[in-house]
Amino acid sequence: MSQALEIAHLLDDAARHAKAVPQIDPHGELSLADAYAIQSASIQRRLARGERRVGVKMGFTSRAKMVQMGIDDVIWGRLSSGMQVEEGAALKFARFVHPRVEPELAFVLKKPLAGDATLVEALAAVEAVAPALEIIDSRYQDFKFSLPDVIADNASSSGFVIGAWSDPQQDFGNLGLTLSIDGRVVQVGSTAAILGHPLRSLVAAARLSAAAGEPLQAGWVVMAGGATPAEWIKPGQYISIEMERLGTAGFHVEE
Ligand code: 0L1
Ligand code: MG
Repeated sequence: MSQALEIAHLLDDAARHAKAVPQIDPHGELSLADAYAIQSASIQRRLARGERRVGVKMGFTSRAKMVQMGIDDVIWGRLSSGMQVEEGAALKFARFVHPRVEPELAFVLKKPLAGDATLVEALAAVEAVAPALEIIDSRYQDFKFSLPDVIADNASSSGFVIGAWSDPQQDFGNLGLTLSIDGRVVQVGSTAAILGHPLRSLVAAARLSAAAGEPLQAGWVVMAGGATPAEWIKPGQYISIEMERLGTAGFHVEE
C-alpha cells in the first residue's frame, strides 16, 4: 500500500472511531496536491462503505483565518451523506473526537457549475440558500494541524445541519446571524464575513472542485464557510443558528 493510502486509512479510521491521531505532517512539508489526494482516498473509503457524495465544504473563508494559517486561498473538503444531520436531530457526542461548531450559509445547486464562473453565473446555478451549521472535528490530537494536515483530514469536516431552503433571488450577502448554545448567544456575525459575500465562496468551490476533476453537480450542497469563529460543543447542549430573513437551524448533542 502507498504511504498516501496508509495515511488516508489512518484518517478515515480516526474519524470512524472518533479517536485522535498524531499529526501526519507537523512541519507542513507535503504538497497541497498530495494532501488533497489523501483526502480523496479517505472519502473513497466512505463511498465504498455505501455513503453518497453530496457536495463540498469550503474552509478558511475568512481573512482572519487565512492570515492565521499564512495562506491566500480557501481550502475545500468533500461532503458525504453520512455527514448530513437532520435539522433538529440529536447527535451522539461519542461520534466525535473534540467537536466545534460554526454558523454558515449553505447553497443547493439546480445545475452543474464548473471552472471560472462569474458571480452571476454562480447565482444562476443556485436552487436555494439556507442557514446551516458545520460541525468541525479535527482528527488530530489537540486540534493541532499544519495546512497539509487539515486538507488531508477533509478540512475537519464532520457534520452539517441545514435549515429551511429559501429563494436565492434575494440579497443574502450581508445577513446578520447568531450562533447560540442552549438559547444563549455565543457568536454574532454576518454572511459578509464569508469572503465578503458567500457567492464568492461558491465561485471558489466551482473553481477548486473542477480543477480536481469533480465539478459541482446539480443537487449538491456547498457549505460556504464559517461566518464567525467556531465554538466547542458539549453533551447535553442545543446548538442553533438564527439568520436574518432565512430563519433557524439546530441540533441537540446527546451524551
Ligand atoms: O473553515 C473551516 O471549515 C476550516 C476547518 C478546518 C480548520 C479547523 O478545523 O478549524
Ligand atoms: Mg466550516
